[in-house]
Formats: sequence, C-alpha cells, structure tokens
Amino acid sequence: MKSSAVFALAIAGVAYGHTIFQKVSVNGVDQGQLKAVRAPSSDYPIENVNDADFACNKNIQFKDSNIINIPAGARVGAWWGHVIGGAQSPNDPDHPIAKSHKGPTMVYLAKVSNAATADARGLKWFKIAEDGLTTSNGQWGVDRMINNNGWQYFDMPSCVAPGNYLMRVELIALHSAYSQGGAQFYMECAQINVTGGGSSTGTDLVSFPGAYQANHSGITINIYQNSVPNNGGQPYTIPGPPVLRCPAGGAPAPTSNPTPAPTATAAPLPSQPAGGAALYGQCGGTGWTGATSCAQGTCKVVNDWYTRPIQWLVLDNPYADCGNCDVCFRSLRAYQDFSNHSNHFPTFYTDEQRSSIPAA
Ligand SMILES: *[C@@H]1O[C@H](CO)[C@@H](O)[C@H](O)[C@H]1NC(C)=O
Ligand SMILES: *[C@@H]1O[C@H](CO)[C@@H](O)[C@H](O)[C@H]1NC(C)=O
Ligand SMILES: *[C@@H]1O[C@H](CO)[C@@H](O)[C@H](O)[C@H]1NC(C)=O
Ligand SMILES: [Cu+2]
Repeated sequence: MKSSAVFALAIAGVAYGHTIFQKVSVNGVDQGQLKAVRAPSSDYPIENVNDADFACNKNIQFKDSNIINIPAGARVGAWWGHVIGGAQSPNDPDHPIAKSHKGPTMVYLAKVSNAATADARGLKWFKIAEDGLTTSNGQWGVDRMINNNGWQYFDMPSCVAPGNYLMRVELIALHSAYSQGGAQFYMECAQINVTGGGSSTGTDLVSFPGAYQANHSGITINIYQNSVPNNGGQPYTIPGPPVLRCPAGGAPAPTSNPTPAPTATAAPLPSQPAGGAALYGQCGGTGWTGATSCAQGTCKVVNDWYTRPIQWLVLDNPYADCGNCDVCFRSLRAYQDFSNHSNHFPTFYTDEQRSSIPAA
C-alpha cells in the first residue's frame, strides 16, 4: 500500500516488543532455561485464533525430552523473555515484553500420557489460572508479569490429578486489538508431571484452535478508551473457559487472579541524571513524579501516543516504549505504521515523511 519506499528510514535491528515463554519455576526453584519447554526461536505472535498451531505455537526449535515435576498446590512461575535467552540487547526496554503490550495472562493444562512425546494438536484443555485487568489501578496481567521481571506466577490447583500434562502458558497483547485480527497471542507449552494432588483432569474442556472467537469482547477490544490503556476503567472479560475450581472441602480453590506483585504501582523509573531526565527519558505525564526538565533534549508532550484511526506509533526513540508520558527528545522523530497487523517489520518515517503520506 505504501509504495513510498523512498521514504523508508532504515533503522536496522529495531527491536519489537514480542516475547517467548521459555522457562519454569516450581516453588521458587528455577528449572532451567528451555528445560521441558517447547519454544520457537521466533518471538512473533499468532494473530489468527483458528491457527492450527494455536495450542503450542509453530516452528518449534527448542524441545527436549525432560518433564518437570510439579506438586499439586505448588507456586509455579512461567518466565517470558523478549527473545530466546531474555533481553535482546543491554537494557533492552522490550524485555520481557514491550510495555505497550497490555493484556491478560493465562495457563491451561491438557492431560497426556507422555508429556515428552505428546502431539500438541487435538488435545482437550482446561484453564487453571488467569490474570486480567484490575480496573482500580489499570494494571493488566502483563504489567504484573513485567513487574515480576518476566515471571508470571500462578498456583497449580491442589485437585489436579497426578500424571503428565502439557502446560500451555499464554499472554494476549491487546494494543492493536481495536480491529478484529489485531490481538496478538503469545504461547508456548511446557512438559510437566503433576505429583500428589487429587483426581481432576479438568472441567470446561476446550480445543485449540476452537476455544476463542475472533470477535470475542476480550479479543476485539479498544483498551484505549481515554487514550490510557485501562479499558476505560471498565471490567475486561478474559477469553476462554472458566478457571478450574477445586471441590470444596479439600484444599482451597485457586483464585482466579494470582496475587499481584507487592509493588504493582508503576514500572521502575529510569535513572535520572542530575540536571534533568536523560535523553529519551520520561519527563512528565499523568502521575509522573520524576524530573520534568531534560539533561539532554527538550521535554515534549507525547500524550496521544497511540492515535486513532491511523495507527501511528510515535517513536521518539525507536527503542522506547512509553505509554502516556512526556519524553525528552531530539528533532528526529520516527513513526511506525501499525495499521497492518501482519507486518512486523514496518517502515519507519520521519515527521516530514509522514506528513507527505496520505492517511489510510
Ligand atoms: C510422575 O511423578 C510420579 C510420582 O512422583 C512418578 O512416579 C512418575 O515416574 C513421574 N512420571 C514422569 C514421566 O516423570
Ligand atoms: C462472532 O462470530 C460468530 C461466528 O462468525 C458468530 O456466530 C457470532 O454471532 C459473532 N458474535 C458477535 C458478538 O458478533
Ligand atoms: C501487510 O504486511 C504483510 C507482511 O509484510 C504484507 O505481506 C502485506 O502485503 C501487507 N498488507 C498490506 C495491505 O499492506
Ligand atoms: Cu509484539
């Protein structure tokens, strides 16, 4: 559509804020990088809810024959990283995922006879955990994962029957979900063996693909109703079946939302050199209590970060990913056209270049 290749501003190696689930912890014990996790090397999302590989992702490059033992009732962590290994570069702002990628996190299990060899297609899944939007503070499951340095924590329900399962860990990024097909689904599966526990192999079983409809209110949704990604303060409906409830009388039922991180207020502030915010550092905006002057650059309002209906993502720093804030910047600005959801390497444009491109 944009034949304006002459306008292309080559910015090599631009980082995208995608993510990969790549390791597990059990009761605080890190099980090791890529151990018993089936992962692709690509961090791209799947955007088609009917994709044949919607269960455990596609082009799996990392798969071993390990099976991780997880006691029923254990506190489990699933770790997300921007690329395999974690950060793509030192101080990668898109690790574990770009902060723009607001949305829920979820975990599903499917009973299998051998987790190391089970085919991910054709299984029946039940949901054991989910973490959506806390309307009181606008924090999403993804925010809590970021605040936990990439760890998405949940409890293995105490009533899950012993045996092998594939554990499907999922995250949905909703920043482009305002039009159907724009939601980004990130998922990988781990090979696990539940020990102890009860007798449940799940309720409300679903298939992947099949469990989600592209037009579900939690999948096609504009979360920026006030240009703040809090869904206008309204409740968010997580897609998929209800979370497994363990029968009363036994161990307590899992809560539908994992305990939020103790400091679930704001992302850590960038270090502020004396004399003002660093170049491309935040220098203002709603709730900002840091420096409002700039050590380098000029403090500019970048309030309407995501404009509608043309999806220009303003990139004063192509590596920055700062929501509703003011930023210290130099004259060069880059813009990323997000209107084509399937284009993960979009062209960047300067201010002048963008103004010469007709609106879509
Ligand atoms: C699963 O755990 C049980 C109970 O500890 C054990 O007997 C069994 O060998 C384990 N299976 C696998 C495949 O690890
Ligand atoms: C969603 O799509 C399905 C299948 O195309 C259709 O049956 C259903 O009515 C749609 N629901 C809404 C809320 O649009
Ligand atoms: C969107 O991007 C994809 C991938 O780069 C490309 O193949 C496709 O032609 C683009 N669609 C439009 C309408 O520009
Ligand atoms: Cu992304």
